[in-house]
Amino acid sequence: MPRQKHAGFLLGGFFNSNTKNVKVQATDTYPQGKIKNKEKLKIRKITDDEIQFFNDNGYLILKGVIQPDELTVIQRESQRLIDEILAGGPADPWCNRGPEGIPYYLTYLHSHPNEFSLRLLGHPFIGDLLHRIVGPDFIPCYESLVFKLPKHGSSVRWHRDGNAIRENHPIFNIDIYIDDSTVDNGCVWVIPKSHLWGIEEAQEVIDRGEANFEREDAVPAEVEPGDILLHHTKVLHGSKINTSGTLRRVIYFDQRTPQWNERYKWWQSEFLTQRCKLYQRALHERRTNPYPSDTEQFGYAVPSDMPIWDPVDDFDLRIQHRAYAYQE
Ligand SMILES: O=C(O)CCC(=O)C(=O)O
Ligand SMILES: [Fe+2]
Repeated sequence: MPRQKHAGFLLGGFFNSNTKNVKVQATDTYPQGKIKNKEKLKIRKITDDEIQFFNDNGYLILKGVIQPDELTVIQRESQRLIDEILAGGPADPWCNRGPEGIPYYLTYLHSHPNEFSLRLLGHPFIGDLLHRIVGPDFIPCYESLVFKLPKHGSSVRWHRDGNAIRENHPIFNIDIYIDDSTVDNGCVWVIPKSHLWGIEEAQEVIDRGEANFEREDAVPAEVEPGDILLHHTKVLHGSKINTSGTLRRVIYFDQRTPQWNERYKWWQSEFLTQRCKLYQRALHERRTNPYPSDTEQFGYAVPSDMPIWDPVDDFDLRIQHRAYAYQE
């Protein structure tokens, strides 16, 4: 499928790139109105040099992306979800345990009622970086909340995410940090450039079992609240247990394209159709319920073979992978 030619960074609103004369719903890009120098207010965007670093190394730290007003909501709401899990509430069955048997990985984050996750997915920094690294046909496919509880936070062994493929596509996770993540509280370690290794070479490290984080080539990805780590799904990464007294939370978003799905046959195509609607809903949430610090919205061009979502369509946000497993 050719890339869309004119997927645009219009103001908020959706248009379908094969539809002529579509009405673009423009919204006020600058809710503060009074401020004169609009250019100064533009949000920070990932730079071409940063993209190059990511492509070369398989990871990248982006400092201070999430503004304090949004971070406050994310901190409050993610704590509420963790409390719900620890109390055995509705989110608990969707939360995986790690090797120590401790809950740490909440799947299908958007499906657990909350005020932050869809709006975060709709963040213009995220839309812009996905458009530029993946292309205009990116589709968000996974969303989770990972947390390391104080004193007994789960460990994660060296691994690559998902099934290893030989080719190198920009398939990566956007890791949005809610708390400080340090060597002390079990930050993620990465082996730079290992996303370029062959399957066998990577498997050797993985097979050595529990993480040897003392390797000379391993780098601790220490970050602060509001920072974003990008990690390629093929870069070897993992983390130690948390024995410190601090909580460490991070949100993971992973996205794919219909071309990759056709090639690797992960899911039925309807899965991506549903998830394209989910992304439109996320942008709608952000546009209709902005943060005070919002100065612009991501203008998304819905790919020509995807439906335009109608805000009255209140579909189930738990779009499960196994419900759409690929069938010959
Ligand atoms: O946040 C972490 O410690 C790593 C989580 C991770 O890489 C995973 O669950 O795939
Ligand atoms: Fe991972």
